Amino acid sequence: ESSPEPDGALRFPPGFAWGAATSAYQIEGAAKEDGRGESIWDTFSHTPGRTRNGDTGDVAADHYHRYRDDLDLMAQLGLRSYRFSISWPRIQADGAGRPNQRGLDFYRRLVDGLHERGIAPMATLFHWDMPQALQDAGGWESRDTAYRFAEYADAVFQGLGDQVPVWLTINEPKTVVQNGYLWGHHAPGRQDPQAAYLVAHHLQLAHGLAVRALRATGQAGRIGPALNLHPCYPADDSAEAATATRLYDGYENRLYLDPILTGAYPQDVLADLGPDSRMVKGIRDGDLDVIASPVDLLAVQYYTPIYVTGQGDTVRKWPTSEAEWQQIHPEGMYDILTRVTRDYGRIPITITENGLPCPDTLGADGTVDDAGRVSFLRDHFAAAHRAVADGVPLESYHVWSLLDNFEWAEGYDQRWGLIYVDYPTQRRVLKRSAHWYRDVIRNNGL
Ligand code: PNW
Repeated sequence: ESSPEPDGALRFPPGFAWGAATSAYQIEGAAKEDGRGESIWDTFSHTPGRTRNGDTGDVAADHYHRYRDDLDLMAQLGLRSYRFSISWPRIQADGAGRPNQRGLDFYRRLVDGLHERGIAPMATLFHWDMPQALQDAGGWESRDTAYRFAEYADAVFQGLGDQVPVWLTINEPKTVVQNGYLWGHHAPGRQDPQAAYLVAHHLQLAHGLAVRALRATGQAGRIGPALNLHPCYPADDSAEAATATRLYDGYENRLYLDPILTGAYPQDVLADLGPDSRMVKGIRDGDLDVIASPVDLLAVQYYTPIYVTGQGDTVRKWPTSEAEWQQIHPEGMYDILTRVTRDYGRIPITITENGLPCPDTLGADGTVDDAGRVSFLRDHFAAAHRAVADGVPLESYHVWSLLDNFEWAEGYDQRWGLIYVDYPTQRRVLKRSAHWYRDVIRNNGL
């Protein structure tokens, strides 16, 4: 059903859900409204030198006030699915206690608006905006934070669970570990490998506890993790590169996939960390059972491959985008999807992020010509189609991102949206890619 049509078209399976993705801190703004508490990204972005041009998410794309217009734009595109995240500090200002009804109400209005337009909501519980009060109590370095997360998740399930068919627990635990705790260029800005991998374990534990919290409600919603996966390839034919690539893959992919899908951490990574590491010492009896609580689907985010040398360094093989970490290699999409299905079985997969930053400008004629994004998406859609034809149970695809937004440490300089945001006026303009994507959705393929 997904094979090439006689006309050469690449048609996706019936019911395939085309979508777009965002996250709360990157688009909402309204940082002090309706009882929202502070998150570590408020703190980080307001610390001089942490973000490009000192940009913050205080206003962002003002989605908190403009969500109705944004819903109409989604309907104009023909989206079948919309992935957004819930801001923990809007629900619990200090990360604990009774949920803030005004925070829940905002997401209720958003979700109702999606249903009215025939768009399926997909909600991420945590997309990096940790309440500052919890960070002050240790953040993800503290095991207790995983239990606080499960309480927050339960409050969200109680408030919205009847209307949200798919939940994602934690967005890209790896990015929290690496950018937040190894390299320090994301909040909370730490550079401490011992802390970083302990954080990895606590993120996994939080994921498993949230899965159990959903099951305990008896609700019908489906739930899974949202992992950014990087296909790792040896940079050359040497035996050293092959060995180094294997371990690199452990740290990039298996450290996050294996505990959830097989109930065990990868032995090579544990051995490399060593028995005295804070992470290995932090794993308690029963933790892996919690982490391996059965999930309903796996959310995969793919942006770039990684090429590894015999020394364990990385090199570039393909042209990079405006994001220096991103090499453009659509084949990597095929490789990661087929590999996950081969190694972990036929668990349903959703692509929750894939996209490209472009130097988009608003032309004198009022259009935005992002031809590079169109060809990037076309090539990645085609690679995903081949994976489906080869048996990968892929059910949906969310482009990152619906709108230009606050790209973390890169601020507003990097534009990732299908829709252009003119920040001084907050006017939205559909880029060429948005018009093109609407046709892809209408045809259910290329
Ligand atoms: C994702 N990498 O982060 C995030 O989930 C989004 O919030 C973000 O805006 C988007 O990708 C674009 O950057 C990533 O190093 C961070 O490969 C780093 C990588 C990939 C994704």
